[in-house]
Amino acid sequence: YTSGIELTPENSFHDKLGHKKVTVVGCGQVGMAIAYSMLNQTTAGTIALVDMNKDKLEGEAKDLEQGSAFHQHVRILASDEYSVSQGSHLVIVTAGAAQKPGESRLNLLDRNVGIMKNIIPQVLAFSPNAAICIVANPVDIMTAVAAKIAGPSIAPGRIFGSGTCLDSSRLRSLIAKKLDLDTAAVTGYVIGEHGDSSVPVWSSVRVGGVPLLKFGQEPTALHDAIHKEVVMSAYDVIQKKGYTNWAVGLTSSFIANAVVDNTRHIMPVSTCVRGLYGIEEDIFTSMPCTVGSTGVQRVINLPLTDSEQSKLKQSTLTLWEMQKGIWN
Ligand code: 6V0
Repeated sequence: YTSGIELTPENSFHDKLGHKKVTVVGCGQVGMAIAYSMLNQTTAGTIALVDMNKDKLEGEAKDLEQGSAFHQHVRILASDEYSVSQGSHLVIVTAGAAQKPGESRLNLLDRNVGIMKNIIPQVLAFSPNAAICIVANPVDIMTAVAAKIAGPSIAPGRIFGSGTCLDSSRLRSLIAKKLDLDTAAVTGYVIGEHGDSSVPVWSSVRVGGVPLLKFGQEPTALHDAIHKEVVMSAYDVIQKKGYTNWAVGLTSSFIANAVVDNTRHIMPVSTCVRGLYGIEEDIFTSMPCTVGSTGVQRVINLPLTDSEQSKLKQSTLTLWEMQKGIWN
């Protein structure tokens, strides 16, 4: 009996989404949560995985492929060589040391700068036109480092960080839970550093389109407690399970969908904010931005109350202390 179907590597893939390709560099807890989330959302026809731990990588790729009967066809490629990432539309970088229990994101700086120096030139060599989304922490600083390594020939906005997209999701979900509503009914932003000095923009929070506070009205102790929970939630999750991954996986696949489908959705991500709110330095931090195929395309000039502006100033000063050495 011959079926007439030859099993060759060339025809065993029917590449439905053909030309869309996303690479994830760093396939630990976060990288794999991003890959799994993108797989379930059919974000791209090809997902390439790069990690220096070859055995783990092969195991992860095999494990994902073996569920292929239950999701839309997506080609999974994996290698410790960057050639596998060739021609990507988006490269997501999570490679780096993760926070240990009780460790702040800023402590990771030295360890992760070296890793970024190794990764970015190789990513650009194989995907010179890709948007690059940095997820590794401390994400605002790592994004500035990546932009510096890439140099001025890379258009501003092409390298950006996942920033406070996750913090904003945490804020919205906590408010929704308090009001017993779907998270989608709550909109609003956390801006500034992804981390301890993040700024909840209470004046931007709307529930079903209705502002939670009048513009200029000061947040109460209850609002402050919700923001504290946002800031502490990563520490809490890391204390309890050793790492965070699912929420950042969903956040990153949301960002990936915006790039791959050029949606120009507005979301808070980390980008250079020089010129906004009196900021005169090349500080990378989060503001609501339109995100599309070329990365960050526009930064939204969000109205801020006086106290929000002064909190943002504090947050950017904290970041500039760490970032200024990068530009010298
Ligand atoms: P992990 O599970 O230790 O995975 C890191 C992976 O990176 C490992 O598989 C390593 O082998 C790999 N790696 C390290 N160096 C290189 C290199 N030079 N080239 C290729 N691969 C390399 O860490 P986890 O996945 O938990 O965290 C990854 C990063 O994401 C950390 O910096 C976290 O702090 C950060 N997070 C960022 C979040 C955000 O919202 N931006 C949220 C959660 C974690």
